[in-house]
Amino acid sequence: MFESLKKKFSRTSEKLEEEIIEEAEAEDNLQEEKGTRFSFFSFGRKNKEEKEEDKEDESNLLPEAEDTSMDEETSADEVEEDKKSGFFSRFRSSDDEAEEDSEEDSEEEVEEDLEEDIEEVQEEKKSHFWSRNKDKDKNKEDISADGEATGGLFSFVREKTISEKHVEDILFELEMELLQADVAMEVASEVVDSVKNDLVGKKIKRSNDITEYTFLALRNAVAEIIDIPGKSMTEMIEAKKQEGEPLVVMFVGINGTGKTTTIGKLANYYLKRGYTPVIAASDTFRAGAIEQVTYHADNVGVKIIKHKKGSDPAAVAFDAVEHAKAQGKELVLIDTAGRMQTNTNLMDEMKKIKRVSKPDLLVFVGDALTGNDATEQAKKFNEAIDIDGVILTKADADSKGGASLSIGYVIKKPIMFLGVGQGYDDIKEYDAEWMLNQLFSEDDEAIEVEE
Ligand SMILES: Nc1nc2c(ncn2[C@@H]2O[C@H](COP(=O)(O)OP(=O)(O)OP(=O)(O)O)[C@@H](O)[C@H]2O)c(=O)[nH]1
Ligand SMILES: [Mg+2]
Repeated sequence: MFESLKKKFSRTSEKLEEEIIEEAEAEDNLQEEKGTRFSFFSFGRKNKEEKEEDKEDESNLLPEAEDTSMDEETSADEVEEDKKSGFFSRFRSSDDEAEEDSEEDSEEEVEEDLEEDIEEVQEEKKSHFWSRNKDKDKNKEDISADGEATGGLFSFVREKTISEKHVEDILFELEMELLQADVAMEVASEVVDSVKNDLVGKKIKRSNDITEYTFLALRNAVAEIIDIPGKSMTEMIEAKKQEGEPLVVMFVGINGTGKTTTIGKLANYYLKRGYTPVIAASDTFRAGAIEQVTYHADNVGVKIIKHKKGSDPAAVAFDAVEHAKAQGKELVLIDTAGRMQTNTNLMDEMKKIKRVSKPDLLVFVGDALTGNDATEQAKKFNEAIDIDGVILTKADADSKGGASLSIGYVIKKPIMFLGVGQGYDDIKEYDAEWMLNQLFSEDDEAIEVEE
């Protein structure tokens, strides 16, 4: 999940490191250092699992240490290592990069690109400081007697301070990259401003500090953005239960975002937790909609309240609420027809369902794959009907991550659940900490869905 944002965050730290090292080199303010070199992600991993990792052999953390079988000639491993150090990126023109970003590179294409890069790099080798250090590294082959990787780690003879000049271009690039990953404009600007404020003025002694500070600055910025306070649906069910009332939840959104599937998933989710949900088939508009939601209700084993196709969806919702009250059921899930925010009649109909059924919770269901469109739709629905929260579906297939990062921040309403697949169990209660780890860890954590 969210590979695109992960890559972009990591690239920002690489670029800043290159920029500062290059400047220090020109100032004769650079010395190679023997020590451990962390990548952006291994730094994050250390943070997260510090205690466990500390117990292990430190060399396990190092990408370089794993490459003990490196050939003398330029090998795929060496190429990979150079890529990590950001070595090639300085030789790429911005056009090349834009082109590269615009397509999802297959592994073969990446290999080809890297081979071309190797040729370019070899021509430049004689004159370039990093190439010189690369040659030195070759002799040592990066692994010292105690198994520590030594290559590519520098310290500064005189302490350096990160200045606005160092970060300006890099942060502009980051902003562009975030926009390409479908992050909303205001969110991208917020990330960039926050990272800039954090980084500028920081004093650095070693090249590793740059990665560390960039990692922390980005992580802090994103943590702020994705942490929108709000009650969980479970807390709300419990609160209503104390009053002897069902929690009434109405789901809205444009066509095909996953409203009906999400209702099936939530009915299953809460049934397993000991509650008794009832579903209202209030999409009386689309052909086959009543049959579809009935199919889910039957599969999961919950009651469905339905009328005929074309009947008044508000009346169906009202009946479902009455049924839940009469039967002491704790949760009413109201399915509604998909509608474009521009369709005035259907938007008015939606407002009527709200007026009649008086939901405690109005949930906008957005498709994460539609990126910035999902954020824009959420804005429009929020303006029209004042939504309380968001469920983002198809997060399992979302490699960009832009909507997940932006949607809550833009409308100032929390994400409540993430849809993470097509099965009934494929729903995950949103957790900002989990999301942050998804964005800042190299390994995709398996999506754990509580039974
Ligand atoms: N991969 C994936 N697919 C999903 C997810 N949620 C829903 N889908 C799929 O999205 C498609 C549309 O889902 P529906 O539940 O019919 O969407 P809807 O919003 O009710 O659609 P309308 O009623 O037409 O507005 C279905 O094929 C679902 O299986 C999810 O979290 N992940
Ligand atoms: Mg539907």
